[in-house]
Parts: sequence; structure tokens; C-alpha cells
Amino acid sequence: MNDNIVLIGFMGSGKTTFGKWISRKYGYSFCDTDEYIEKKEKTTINDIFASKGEAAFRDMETETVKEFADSLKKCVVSVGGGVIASDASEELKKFVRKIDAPVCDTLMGKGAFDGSDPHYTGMLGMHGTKTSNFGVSECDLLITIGARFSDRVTGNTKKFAKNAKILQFDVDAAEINKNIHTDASVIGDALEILKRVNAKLEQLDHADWLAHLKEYEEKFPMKYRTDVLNGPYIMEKIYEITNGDAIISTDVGQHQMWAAQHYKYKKPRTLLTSGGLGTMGYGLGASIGAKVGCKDKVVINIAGDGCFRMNMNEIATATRYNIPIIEIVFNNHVLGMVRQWQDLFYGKRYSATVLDDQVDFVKVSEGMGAKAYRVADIESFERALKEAIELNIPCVIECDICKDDKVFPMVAPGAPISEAFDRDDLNKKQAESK
Ligand SMILES: Cc1ncc(C[n+]2csc(CCOP(=O)(O)OP(=O)(O)O)c2C)c(N)n1
Ligand SMILES: [Mg+2]
Repeated sequence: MNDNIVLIGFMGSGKTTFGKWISRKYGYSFCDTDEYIEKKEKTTINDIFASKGEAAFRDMETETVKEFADSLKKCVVSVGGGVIASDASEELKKFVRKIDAPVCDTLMGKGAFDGSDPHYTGMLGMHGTKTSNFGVSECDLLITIGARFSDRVTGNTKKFAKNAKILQFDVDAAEINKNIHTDASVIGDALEILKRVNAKLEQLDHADWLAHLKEYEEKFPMKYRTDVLNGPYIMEKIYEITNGDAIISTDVGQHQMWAAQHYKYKKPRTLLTSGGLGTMGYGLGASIGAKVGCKDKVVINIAGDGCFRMNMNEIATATRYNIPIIEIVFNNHVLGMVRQWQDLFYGKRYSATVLDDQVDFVKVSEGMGAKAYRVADIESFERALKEAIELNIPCVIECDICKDDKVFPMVAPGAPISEAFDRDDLNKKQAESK
């Protein structure tokens, strides 16, 4: 009998039955939520997770993963920043190859799994792809690794992954059953868990399920206009020109979401962003730090005009120490993300989001010693970016874009992620209501 299990959490009435069944089958002790919370109060995470490599979980927990994976046919893996923090990307890749499942990620998980891999279906949640959102809504097994089920990912929690058994791997026991009730969980370092799971897992084949999601991908591509300068187009160009090998940092707003959606992060730690903290002004300082740490990389901060106002004086830091970062300001002349909500959900009542002031970003940047460009079409942008990379000095590229551009797809706040909509859906709805 395996009685040395430290913890595995099962929650909810129906799911408790399922948990007991699994525990009987494998002969390990079952710990329901109340019992778990009681134990947790007496035990710190350090007691449970004494040292890396000697994790609290035991091999039979990896059997649970195997049991789930073997019996369920429509699996989705979703990954968050925890995979990056534990340097588990290589092990994750092996896991995905073995389990043969599609992979989506959160904002903080970008780069944990290669964004150019055919198994990758894009970001999950409020501004995720329809493929990922529909995939998670339809799947029968969701394996979430190093992510906290934030409201930006889950949408309506009652309807989140409602057809799925949910399996969560996380280092922090407090994350289990916090926002979403999981069917089973393994507490520990993601790298260690994945190593153990990979050792047990046999090669699976989910070709039909992957083909189903490919159909979604073809039906719902991430569209953007190529006749005018816009955020998605700029991000695609940056990806092309830098060969996807740059370090990108961002501020907070629409530009941040376009940076997440339209640049493929192939390696961990290639996107620096403030995530749930939502820190406008974070990106410029982060890019300066990244460039100091990685001198051979092209480092680009994607800023909004509102965010640039927060700490544009840091350009002077970059020039003083000759730290050749490239600051790209998506200037839509508005606090775009807030305005998008006012537009879509608050009857176009634009309160305090139209900036309309007379600051000349090019002059300000030049005044601080940087090379600066203002561009309004894609060809000028390409030229400016190539020159900025070549010059290898602090540069600012101000991109003039339309104030009405939106981040799509979108899940309305409080709606289920299965109701993600885009510009086409919106147009259709508006035409029907006329
Ligand atoms: C310090 C701070 N204030 C307010 C917010 C709320 N907020 C989130 S996005 C945003 C708009 C950002 O505007 P901008 O930098 O122009 O980016 P855009 O959305 O237009 O791309 C605001 C005000 C925040 N996240 N942080
Ligand atoms: Mg703006």
C-alpha cells in the first residue's frame, strides 16, 4: 500500500467520489479539501516541499496523471509562469510530445512552451485565441502547470472547462482549489513533477483531437489589417525582422496584449511583462535591465503612449549609460485598453481616456539624447526598426496608430471563455440588431 503520500487535493461532491475511486485504485491516502486545509494550517509549504528533488509528492501521484491521460481522449495542457520559474521548459516539451496534446499558455507563461511549435494553440483567456478557449471549453482533461487560474484566464469560473477533469501541478498549495476546483493536484516544483511524470508516461496519440483544434485554427486565425499601420502588424514585423530572437518587454494595455498575441515567444524569459500587477511604466526599466544582462540580444520595449508618460525619463538612463534598448511607442493617443471597455461595455462614454495633449515624443526623446523616429506606415516602421538595430544606440520609434483599434478576440468580463468574440462576430451582431 502506498500510504506515504503527503497531499493530493480533491474537491466537490462528484469529484470527491472520483477522488476516492482513484485513491482506492492506487491505494494511497485520500485527502479531501477540509482535511487538506486543516493539515495545511499545521504545515508550512517548506515542510511539505522540503527541498528540490525531495518533493512532497510520491510516484503514485504520477500514476494519477498516467491514469487520467490514458483514459481521457481530449487533453489540453495549459502552462503559466511557474514553468519558467522552475526552468522546466525542456521537460515540458518532452511531456507534450509524450501526451501528444495541444498547449496553450497564460501571459506569464509565454515562452515556457515554444510559440512556433505545431502543438501550440495560443494564449488562453480574455484575449486568448478562439482555438485555445474553445479547446479548453471542450476538453475532457485539462492539465494546468504553474498557473493560478486568474480571472483573465478563466472568465466565468462556473463555466470554465466544465467538461473536463482538471489536474493542477503547482508549487504553492494555496493555489489549489482557490479559483477553480481541481479534480487532482500535485504540489511541487514543476521540473521535478514533469520529470517523474515523463518517466511513467507512455507515448499517447491524440491525433483526432489535435486535428479538431487545427480546424479551429484555420477557421479562426488571428486576423489583422495589412493596409494600415496597427499593433498586430507591428508585432508580426518585429518577429520577422528579429527572427523571433529578441527580448520583448511591455507596459500595460492594448499594446501589451498585441505583444502577447502576435509575437511567437520561442524561449522562456523572452517576454518581460508585469502580468496581473498591471504596472503601467514597467517595460522601459525592464528593457534596460534585460539589455544590461543580455548585451548580445536585441531588446525592445513595447509601450503605450499612456505608459510612456509614466516614466519616459528612463530614456535618459539608457542614453547616460549607452544602453541600446529600442522603445517602440504605440501611440493611439488614448488610454486604449480602458477606452476599449468604455466602447464595448459602457456605451462609448469616454471618461478620462482621451489624452489629446501636445507632447512631442520624438522631441522629448531627442532631448534626452536618443535617436527618435515617428512612423505612420509599415514600410517606414520596417526601415526605422532595421536602422535602430543597426545603430545599436538607445532609440525610440513612435508609431501612429488608430485610437479605435481593438484587441480581439475578447471574452467579455464575467462571460465564459467559450463566448470569445472578434471583430467579425461584433459586426454580425450589430447588423442583426439593426
Ligand atoms: C499605474 C496604472 N494606472 C492605471 C492602470 C489601468 N490601466 C490599464 S491599461 C491602461 C491604459 C494604458 O494606456 P496606454 O499606455 O496608452 O496603452 P494602450 O492601451 O493605449 O495600448 C490603464 C489606464 C494601470 N494598469 N496602471
Ligand atoms: Mg494608448
